Amino acid sequence: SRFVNVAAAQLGPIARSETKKQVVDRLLAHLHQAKKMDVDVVVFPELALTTFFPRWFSEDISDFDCFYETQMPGPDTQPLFDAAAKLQIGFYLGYAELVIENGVKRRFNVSILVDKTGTIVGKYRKVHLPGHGQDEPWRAFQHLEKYYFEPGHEFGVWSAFGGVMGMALCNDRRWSETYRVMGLKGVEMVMLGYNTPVHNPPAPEHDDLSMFHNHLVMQAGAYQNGTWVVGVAKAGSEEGIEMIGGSAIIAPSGEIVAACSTKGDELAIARCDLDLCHSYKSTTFNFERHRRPEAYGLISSQ
Ligand code: CDT
Repeated sequence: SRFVNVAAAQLGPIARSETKKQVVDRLLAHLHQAKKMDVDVVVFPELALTTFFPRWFSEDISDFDCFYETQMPGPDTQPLFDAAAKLQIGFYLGYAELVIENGVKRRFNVSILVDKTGTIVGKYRKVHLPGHGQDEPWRAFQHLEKYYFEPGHEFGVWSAFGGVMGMALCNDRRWSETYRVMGLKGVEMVMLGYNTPVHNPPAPEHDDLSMFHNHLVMQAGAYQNGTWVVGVAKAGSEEGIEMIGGSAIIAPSGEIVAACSTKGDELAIARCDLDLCHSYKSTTFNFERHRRPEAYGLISSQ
């Protein structure tokens, strides 16, 4: 057996007025609490350092640069890395990244994986950006990820915590390709943070199903690829917008083995045996034996 003790570190709402220091203090509290329970790696939500700012439009995109990180670690986030090294605990963290490449400002919705020495072992740029790219003031609230971010271009996996770790972000979890690409790379644990409003302005008929769909996609992704999935919410009423909770740790069987029950800062913890993946990867989902890529021409080159 290869056990990894994992914490889904759900966050309650982050107010627009909250400083990054205040938020980092909340994340540090999670790290310390998790350490007491012998956790190896703590998974934080998407955009875990700020409020979900893509709900507001600003004509000048630079007005919102304060919500992005230009270095990681930076002055505000260094305490997380120091705590990781001191406590010997890893973490996954979602945040907004602002980089200057060839003199051009580029913005991405990213996650990083940090090991127990406080070293970044992987970075992922969100591929599936939901919502819209232009001001749509008719909505009760906006979802301007296509305005505030460029899409990333690949799903990676990284060797860490004794296994093969993958990363995704929020809307990625709704796409089977997300898990399958990582599955083909041998992923054993997919970590993903999310910010999901209960209300979907273009399709309000989905609202009552938001939690069902949340778990449906993550449980299916886990089972169909024989991998653990750790999905972590920023939940509760944030700036008047109700966000789902439902953070969950899902086994390769597709079963939820631990879950949060509030919409606030809460840890759900599970002892995950990475060797459990083998039971699925070597039988029902033995890709080598049973996949038929020649029949998937429209979506697959391999
Ligand atoms: N953050 C994020 O990706 N949220 C989306 C909301 C979709 S509604 C435009 C999600 O898939 O949960």
